[in-house]
Amino acid sequence: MRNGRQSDVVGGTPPYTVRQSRQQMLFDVRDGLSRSPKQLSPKYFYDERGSELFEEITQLPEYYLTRAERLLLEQKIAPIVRAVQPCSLVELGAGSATKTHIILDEMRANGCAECYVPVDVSRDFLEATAVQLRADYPDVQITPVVSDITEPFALPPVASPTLVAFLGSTIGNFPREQAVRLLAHIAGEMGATDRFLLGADLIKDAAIITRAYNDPKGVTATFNLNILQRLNRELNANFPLGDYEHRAFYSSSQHRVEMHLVARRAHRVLIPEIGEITLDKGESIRTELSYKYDRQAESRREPQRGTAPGGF
Ligand code: AVJ
Repeated sequence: MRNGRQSDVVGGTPPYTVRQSRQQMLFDVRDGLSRSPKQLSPKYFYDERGSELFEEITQLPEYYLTRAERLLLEQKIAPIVRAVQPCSLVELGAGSATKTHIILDEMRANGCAECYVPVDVSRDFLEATAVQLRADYPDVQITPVVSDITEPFALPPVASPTLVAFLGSTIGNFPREQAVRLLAHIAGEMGATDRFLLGADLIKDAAIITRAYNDPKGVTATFNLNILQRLNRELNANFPLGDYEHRAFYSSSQHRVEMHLVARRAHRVLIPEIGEITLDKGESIRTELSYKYDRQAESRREPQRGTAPGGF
C-alpha cells in the first residue's frame, strides 16, 4: 500500500482515529433531517448495540447474504490468494472476524501473512476484533484503523502485495456515484501489485430480498429503530421510539432495498444542538439504501473505470 495521508489520521500510533466524529454526526444528522424525504446515514446504525444487532441479523435464516458470502469465500479464496500472493490484508468495514479467518488462514498457508488492517467506524467493535485476532494470529501485525469510509481515509503503510477486501455488500449502501467515488479513492490508495476483492449482493427474486429485510423475529426492525435510540442517547434527542414503524421494501426498477422508519402520528422531535424537527403522520425517515448488483453489468462497466475484472 502507499503511505496514507497523515492529515486524516490523529496520532501516529495505532489505533488510528478519525477527527471529530461527533461534529461529523451532528453535521450529517442536521443535513439528513432537513432534506425531503428525511434521511439518516446507515453508518450511524453501528454503535455497540447496532453492531450486536447486525451480528444477530447475519444469523437469521432469512438473511442469506452473510452465509452466501462465507460459502463463496471458502470455495474461492485459495485460487485468489495463489494469484495475488498477498502479504497484507486490508479489510474495509471489517465488522466481525469470521471472514477474516478464512482469508488470513489461506494467506498463512500460502506462506505470507504479515499485516492485517481492519478498517471500521465502530471503535469498540474494532478493538474487540483486534484483541481476538492478536490471540489467534500472534505472528500477524494487527493495526486497526477507526475510520469512516464515506470520508477520504488514510491507511498505514503495510507489506506488499496487499489484498484489499471490501466484503459484506457494504458497497450496496452507496448510490452509484458515491460507490464509484469510493472505489476510485481505494484504487488511489493501492499500489501496482495490490488487488481488490469486492463482495456484493446480486439482483434476485424480489420476495427473497424482501424477506431478508423483514424477518419475523423483528431483529431488523430493532436494528432500524436503534438508530433513533442512538440519537436519543448521544445527541440527547427525544425521538418517541414507539411511534415509529420499520418499513423495508425492494424496488426492482432501482435494484435496491429501501429501509425507512415511518411516523405513526404527527409529532415534533427536539435535538438540542440541531433544533426542532417536525414529522407528519405517515412521514418517513429513510435510513438505508441497499443496492443489488448485476454481475454482467459490472464486468461490462469495469474496463471503463480502468480496472480489469479478476475473473473469479
Ligand atoms: C451491512 C449494508 C450489507 O444492506 O444488507 C442488514 C445492512 N440492513 N439488514 C445490508 C442491513 C438491514 C446490510 N449491509
